[in-house]
Amino acid sequence: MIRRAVTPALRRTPYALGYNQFSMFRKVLVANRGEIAIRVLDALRRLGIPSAAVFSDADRAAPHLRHANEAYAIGPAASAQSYLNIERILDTARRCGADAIHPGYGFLSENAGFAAACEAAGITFIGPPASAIRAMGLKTEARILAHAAGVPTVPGMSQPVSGFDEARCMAASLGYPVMLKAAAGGGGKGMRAVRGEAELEAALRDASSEAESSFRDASVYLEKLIERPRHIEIQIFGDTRGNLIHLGERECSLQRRHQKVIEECPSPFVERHAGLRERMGAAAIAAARAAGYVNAGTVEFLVDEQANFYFLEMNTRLQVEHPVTEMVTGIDLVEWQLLVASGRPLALRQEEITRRGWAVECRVYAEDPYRGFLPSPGRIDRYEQPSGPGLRLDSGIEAGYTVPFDYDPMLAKLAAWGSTREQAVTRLRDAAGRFLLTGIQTNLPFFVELLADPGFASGEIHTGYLAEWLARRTGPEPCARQETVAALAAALATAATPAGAARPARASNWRALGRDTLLQ
Ligand code: MV4
Repeated sequence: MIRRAVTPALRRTPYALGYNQFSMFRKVLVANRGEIAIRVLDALRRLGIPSAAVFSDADRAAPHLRHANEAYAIGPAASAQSYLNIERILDTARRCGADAIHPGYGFLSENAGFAAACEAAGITFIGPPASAIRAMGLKTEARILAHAAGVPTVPGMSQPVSGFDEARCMAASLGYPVMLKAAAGGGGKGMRAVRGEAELEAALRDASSEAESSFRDASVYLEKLIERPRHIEIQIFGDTRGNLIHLGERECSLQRRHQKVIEECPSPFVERHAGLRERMGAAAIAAARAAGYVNAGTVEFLVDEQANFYFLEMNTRLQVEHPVTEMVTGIDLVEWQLLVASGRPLALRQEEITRRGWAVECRVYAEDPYRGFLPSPGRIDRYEQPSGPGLRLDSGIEAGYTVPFDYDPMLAKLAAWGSTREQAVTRLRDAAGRFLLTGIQTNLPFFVELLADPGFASGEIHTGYLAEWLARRTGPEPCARQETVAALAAALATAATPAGAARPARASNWRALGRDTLLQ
């Protein structure tokens, strides 16, 4: 094949090269479901790359199948026997002639064994090398790697405590308050804040037992507690030629029980601190380089009120919240993943990354904010998505679709771009109020309320903000036990609505029930 000389001007615009999409991949299998499967499948279609979808028994009628050229059954509803079944996924890829697999997020996206199995099978894993996934997989080892690369980490230890005596000495030398964390996992499980020595022994016991039950590894380590931190993450991208750049930050401080609820780009806090974006971007790149990172990744930081930032962890996948970065930079991150995975250089240099305006995203869940955010799967009757300037909806559902119990209840991501934060937030709140989705309960009315909150509007948020907001707005839950709440919900649902009817999840509905019914 005669390879044309590539003049520098053209190097960065793949399409101008008479770009032949078939030189990327013969066929890509998307090993995921829901909105992210549709997101990736649509990018493949736009690039003219043949695609294959997979589905479990629970997803035989799932909307994502219609976005692919082919679809293959991979097993029963249970994820372990389908979307997490490495052999089934690889076997399907071989059978359908796929030469690449996109894992999406969740499921096998951060499974180093799966990435290695793809590599061994000669199938391109569209993501980082297995070695980079492994390097960042264990929180304590990731901390050590980041620290060695000169990335600020929270003062504390990087090895699990051997027992109470060591914990007591470490805490005394760090100074209270301290944070106990599970060495084998994140997401808040096995985490305990300790404000004085009197609490330490019980907290250590509780953290260890929760770590054991969550990760089958009771080891915990100890850090200085960062008060009211923000969660700000940096999107990075690396190619196979050693280029590594950052695409700016996302503010993800609005979380409920360690689940992100609203994400935005840029961060109002970073915007107010000159030089902070550049410093965090450089630190994120240093951490990624230390891991030998390639493709899309995110480095998460805790940021304190004095704008000190500390490495939290690195997510070795495309994130749920990637759309807000795309809406502000104009870059299609899935296209970049495909380009980089096929061996091409990054399309832009660091100095060519530009940002314009503001984007805010909310995660639409099949859960009932009137009943403790209980999952509320079921059949979707009416579905009318909002439209308007600056709106983006990444959805995995449609009218008539039955949301299965078997998987994460996230239905869609609704995002809005504006030239200012205020415009983006106003557009998003309006869209959330106009999004008609009946037959199940969703958290849309909750967003209509939250996006109007003056505290949120001010950008003065932190990782505890939503819990405080919810506490201010609700009495204690009628009963702490989840199954009792479910029984209560079922009884209320039966009593309140005739069979078959359903309350539309609309802002008005939220008002009808008043504010004191929102449960945590
Ligand atoms: C912390 C912290 C304060 N100080 N570490 C929560 C999940 C896990 N990824 C790390 N997390 C935290 N680590 C120290 N030393 C506060 C949190 C935290 C948090 C962090 C990010 C996003 C949401 C959060 C909610 C509660 C606590």
